[in-house]
Amino acid sequence: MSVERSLVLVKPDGVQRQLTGTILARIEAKGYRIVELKLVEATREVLEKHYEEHVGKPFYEPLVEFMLSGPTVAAVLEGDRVIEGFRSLAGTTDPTTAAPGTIRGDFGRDWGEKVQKNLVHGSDSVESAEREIAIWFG
Ligand code: DAT
Ligand code: MG
Repeated sequence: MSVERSLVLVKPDGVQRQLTGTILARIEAKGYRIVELKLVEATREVLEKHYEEHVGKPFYEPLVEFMLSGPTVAAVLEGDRVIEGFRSLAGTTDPTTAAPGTIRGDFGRDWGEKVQKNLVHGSDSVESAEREIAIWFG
């Protein structure tokens, strides 16, 4: 067993499209536990910390602006290898080509400069998960 925690976001496009329940249902059906959950209007300060690794990239500012465009659902998941497991459920970054059966593959179709509208975020390592959970849940 390798029990981990992951920070998962249903991004503003997912909340606006009323896919929160569907996304959380997939997480629970997979067997991960939701140990924290809240609906938040993220602040620029939180988002700048969250997306620190992308500062200076051309998509950084549009990404932050998009994340400020509406409420986000933030969750902490717990489970055996949940970090990798959730990223597998989510699918690859570009929803147009994400595999069918994944959240992004089944519900997303934005691409190019709109690829930020890919419904969910999931931590990519144990270190990122710890950092991101502290940012969103203190
Ligand atoms: P992921 O969310 O799959 O971990 P990431 O951490 O590389 O992807 O990027 C964070 C978000 O930034 C991603 O969900 C969508 C957006 N993004 C990534 N690469 C992009 C690009 N080349 N153009 C526009 N937006 C991009
Ligand atoms: Mg990432």
